[in-house]
Amino acid sequence: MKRGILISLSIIASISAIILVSYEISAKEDMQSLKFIRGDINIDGQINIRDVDYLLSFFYHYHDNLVCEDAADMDDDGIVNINDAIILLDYLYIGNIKELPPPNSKDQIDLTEDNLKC
Ligand SMILES: [Ca+2]
Ligand SMILES: [Ca+2]
Repeated sequence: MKRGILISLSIIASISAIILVSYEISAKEDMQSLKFIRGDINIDGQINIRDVDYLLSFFYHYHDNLVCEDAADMDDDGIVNINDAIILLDYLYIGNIKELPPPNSKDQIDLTEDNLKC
């Protein structure tokens, strides 16, 4: 059952990548001081399918970097990989994951040390 859900999420993720339209990303002059909300990968102030698309487009090399790597680390393990896209899809559409690790708003901070840029 769980494998079926993961396969379904992978298919959704792949379809999302295929229908991806280009996004304009404004450059941040000081990436180290950027406050972020986990899951808001394209830094537009919302967490939605566009963030999944943005992350998948990074994996498929449609753009060279993430505006904020920490925002894309859904499980806060210090690594950004396809599992983070699956976690975000689950959070948004399946509901097994009820909450993402902080920061969940601009007034919270990331409590975990890692080598991700943001
Ligand atoms: Ca967003
Ligand atoms: Ca991760």
